[in-house]
Amino acid sequence: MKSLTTNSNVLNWVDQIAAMTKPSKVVWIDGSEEQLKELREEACSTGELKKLNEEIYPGCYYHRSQKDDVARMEDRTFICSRKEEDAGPTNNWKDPKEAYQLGTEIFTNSMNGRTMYVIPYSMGPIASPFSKIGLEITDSIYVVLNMNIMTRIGQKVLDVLGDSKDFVRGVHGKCTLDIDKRYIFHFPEDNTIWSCNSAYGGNVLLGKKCFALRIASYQGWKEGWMAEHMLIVGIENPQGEVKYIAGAFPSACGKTNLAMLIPPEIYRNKGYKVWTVGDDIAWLRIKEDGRLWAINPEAGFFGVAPGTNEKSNYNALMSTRKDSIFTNVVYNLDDDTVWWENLDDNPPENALDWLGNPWNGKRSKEKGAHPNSRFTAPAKNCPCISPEWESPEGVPLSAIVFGGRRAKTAPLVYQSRNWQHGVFVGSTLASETTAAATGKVGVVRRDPMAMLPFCGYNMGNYFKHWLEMGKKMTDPPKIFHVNWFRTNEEGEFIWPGFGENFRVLEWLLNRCESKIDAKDAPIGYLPKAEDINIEGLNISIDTIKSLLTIDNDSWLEEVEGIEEFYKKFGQTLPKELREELNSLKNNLS
Ligand code: GTP
Ligand code: SPV
Ligand code: MN
Repeated sequence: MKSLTTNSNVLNWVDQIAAMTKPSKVVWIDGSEEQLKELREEACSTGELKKLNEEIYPGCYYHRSQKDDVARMEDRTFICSRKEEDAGPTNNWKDPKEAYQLGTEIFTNSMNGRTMYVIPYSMGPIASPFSKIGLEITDSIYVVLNMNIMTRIGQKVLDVLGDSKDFVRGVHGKCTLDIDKRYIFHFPEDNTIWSCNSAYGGNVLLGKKCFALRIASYQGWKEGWMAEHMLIVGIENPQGEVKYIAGAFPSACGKTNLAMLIPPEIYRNKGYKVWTVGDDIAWLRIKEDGRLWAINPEAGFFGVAPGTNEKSNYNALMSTRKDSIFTNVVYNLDDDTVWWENLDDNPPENALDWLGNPWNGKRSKEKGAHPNSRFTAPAKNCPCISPEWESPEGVPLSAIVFGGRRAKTAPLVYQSRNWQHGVFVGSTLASETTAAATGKVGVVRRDPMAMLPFCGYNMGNYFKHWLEMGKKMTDPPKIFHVNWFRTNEEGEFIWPGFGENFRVLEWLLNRCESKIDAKDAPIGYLPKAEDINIEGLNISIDTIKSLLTIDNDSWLEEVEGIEEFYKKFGQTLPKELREELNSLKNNLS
């Protein structure tokens, strides 16, 4: 097939990878509907995809990945900077020479008898000054079709690239899907990503975590901007003014849900609206007005399926009703539809589970969908997608919210005292682990800015970069911390969460506009219980008070945990953060 460009940087690189992987043919993805249709048909003929019921799920497909390939693998993910200290204490590091060599061994002849696809893609609206271009080589049609939803692909991207060599070079090969030879290598100094022996999600959709976070965070550090694991949401008040909030929560901790929430009825009746700009990644830049502006570099949602239902996240569910791909959920054999835990109370009886085994939802004790099963849905399907979501300039942020799963320590919400204190709060973010990555679920780990698995350079320098960005803004967003996940003695969540989280967003926007006071507490500014609106909510003010308590002893333990965590960074930890830790300690005692 003819290539789609005369750019010799692109052509030489594609030739070089083809010479190594030896595919039987090379196909350039032009982004046309004809080509995508052919690919879908081919994937259905080999069983890689199943077409879902065209009437109920038009344009939708089902896919199952291999049993041991269902989540990101953090212990197989490496930052291959020339110097180990540049990867820092929180990343796995491999010498780039060694990584290229190992990758070359694994990739050699790995596409024998297979087709090699070349996907040109843009992160961010095509030709926005904030956008960046990548090329992904892959031997997986599933990857091509997912990239088509998650990014903007095809000829138009190469047209924008022209003769430039400024693009991220991504190589993905399924190889033999051998878990022992699975590697996700990032070479930030070379704008390069190599991923082998996986076919799942964040390991292989190289535009997402690999480029838009790991490589882009490094680029942002060098170029003076930021790439963050954040949702972006707009809140419209009854006067029609929209304020934007970005939120960093670790994987599977509620970004997609917060990005698409439906305000409680009392607010809807008053005319409040919520607009989704992005649900996972934000690229942030300072503009001439001294504010921080955000774009969503993605074009789709790769969202957690279990727990998504009409009540918890209606907008996400509606986004998946056409032109979407479902991975590792339940397949209903009776009507060719999909199901997952908590979709509704009516699990199918004649179905296949995520492993492809016969499954009866009324009898089986095992879960039908994998806890990290996902949907890939076009953002434009979302009923509350913001009219600004593709704005080339992005949207200005009023607030940044950090949050994690904390059964006890963290209150429902508190505000940092200023940018520097906010950076401290973000740097100490901790959460109980989830199924989004392989490994033990439910153990508390520090996950600074929800970026622990996604920062492409030394996190000590990352903290410094955050502090420096703050100094460059005349009107920086206010920084908050939230926790929807406090539990009672029975282990149940106390706060109803989901749409009701709007009440907390209202409080924090009021704070941004200095409309209300707060209590000066050891950890920052806490709401007065009566300032969290509970109208129309089956919760007492005492419950709100309990959600806002600060237990001194657990916070002193928290301080010890932070001290321990900070030790890792040695000299690269900015002194400002150590000062913040000292004042927290003083405030508590
Ligand atoms: P990634 O795509 O992995 O980055 O995840 P995410 O941060 O977008 O998380 P998502 O919104 O998909 O939520 C993950 C899980 O948290 C789902 O099972 C939700 O049902 C649950 N969840 C989200 N918001 C809330 C909330 O406010 N309260 C409670 N209790 N659970 C929530
Ligand atoms: C996450 O794990 O934070 C995700 C899913 O958003 S993945 O694309 O697999 O990284
Ligand atoms: Mn994520």
